[in-house]
Amino acid sequence: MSGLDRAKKAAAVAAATAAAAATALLTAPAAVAAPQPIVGGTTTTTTAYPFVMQITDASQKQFCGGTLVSPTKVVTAAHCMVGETTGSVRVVGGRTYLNGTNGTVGRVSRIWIHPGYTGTTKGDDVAVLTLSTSMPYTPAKYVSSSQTSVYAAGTTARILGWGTTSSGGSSSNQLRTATVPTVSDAGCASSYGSDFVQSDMVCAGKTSGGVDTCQGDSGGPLLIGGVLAGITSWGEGCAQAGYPGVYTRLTTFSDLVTTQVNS
Ligand code: 4AZ
Repeated sequence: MSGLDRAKKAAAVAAATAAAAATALLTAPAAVAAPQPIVGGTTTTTTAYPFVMQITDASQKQFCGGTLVSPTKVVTAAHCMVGETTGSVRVVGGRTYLNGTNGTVGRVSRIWIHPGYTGTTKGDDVAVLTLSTSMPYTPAKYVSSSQTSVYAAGTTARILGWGTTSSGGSSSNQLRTATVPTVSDAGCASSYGSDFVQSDMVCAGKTSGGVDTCQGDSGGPLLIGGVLAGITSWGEGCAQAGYPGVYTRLTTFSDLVTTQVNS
């Protein structure tokens, strides 16, 4: 895994450490701005976005996001599934809060990881999970392979997740969402050089930074026009000016995903 992205498991440990450190600091300096959602957004619910799934370990501790695309299929990031087995993960739907016990816990009967996946900055960061039982939530539609114009620079995209609200910070107990503009491929290449694989990735974020996905948001949805168009994948830190978030360009993988959804 590249030094640019943050491994989700390491991020979870870092977040827990940061949370413990924060607990020790009972009096936060008043001048420090409160961390913002995802980074820079608002709280929302799985009622508003019923297709947003928590990907958890067997203890139901969230470590990534996912998107329900049929009653038994969940799209997530390949990097979320590396080292996982069908027995080691769960998919939790209908649970707005990380500390909730409501919703539906789905077991996984199959994990498909894109066979080309070797690391987030190499592309192919997509996986499809098959659930043992159906989720009673409305799935999201996802882009078809021909819909490449959805990524036109400046298009408003929506990000969602329970990830950290600042780089190296703690996760959000409540699902959060924000909107970010898509970035041109030239702009993203300027930021990331050869780590930006144009065929497989799309960037989104404000030039000034301040709004972004962060550790723990990986695998979750990037929606454009309410349709799943990207998967949270990687970036240099979170919400930094000049370093937009990088998302799996789902149009490239749409047909492969459909094969998995129908298998
Ligand atoms: C992560 O590790 C992660 N700012 C997700 C998104 C970004 C960076 C890291 C992009 O889950």
